[in-house]
Amino acid sequence: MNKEKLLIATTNQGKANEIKSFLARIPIQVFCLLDVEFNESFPETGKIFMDNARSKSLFYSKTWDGLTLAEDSGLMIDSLSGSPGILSARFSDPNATDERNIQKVLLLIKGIPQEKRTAKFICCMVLSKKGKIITEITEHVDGYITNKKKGTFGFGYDPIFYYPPLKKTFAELSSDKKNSVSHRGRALKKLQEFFENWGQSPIS
Ligand code: ITT
Repeated sequence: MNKEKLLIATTNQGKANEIKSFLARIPIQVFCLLDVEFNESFPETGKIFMDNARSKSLFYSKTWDGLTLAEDSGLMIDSLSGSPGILSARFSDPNATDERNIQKVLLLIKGIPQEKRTAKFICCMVLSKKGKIITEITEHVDGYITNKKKGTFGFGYDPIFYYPPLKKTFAELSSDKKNSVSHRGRALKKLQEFFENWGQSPIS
């Protein structure tokens, strides 16, 4: 029997690695936009995470002959009124790097006491097929922003996102450990449960 194909609609290598690592437990063939050729790329114009995830998933699913999984995610810092939010990927400038984004956050929250550095990562995930949405999932994880970077794993803001239950930043966690507690990992867990109960499930 041919395995169902799933496209992760992302060009972010960090995200792709985490999603692939989780989906390895499901009998499904997984690709991301870095593995296949797409002539067009999706411009993110939504005002909320779910709008972007939905449009991104539908955009690629119209061309991709299989399942398409897109997610929009980001960091929301309470003392910065929810910034960087949907602008997380390009917070410092249009050609942002993870390092410049981190430095901008650290500068903006300099002097704010630890107890007021509360933040959350949000993940909105949308699975679709041939231009139709199959399921939508939203998850988050709470933590704090540190005053300096710690750890070398992960991507994005991981070195400054401290997760109290494990007393570590996300950049100090392996991909599997991060997936067991992160916004993305929680969303993927729900996706796995969805697959287990879905009539056309690739694992049913
Ligand atoms: P795609 O749109 O191609 O998926 P992207 O990086 O532009 O890639 P988003 O628009 O969803 O993706 O932006 C997410 C940004 O939020 C990401 O670039 C990081 O800066 C940050 N982010 C999201 N999840 C994160 C995580 O688990 N760890 C660290 N930073 C994260």
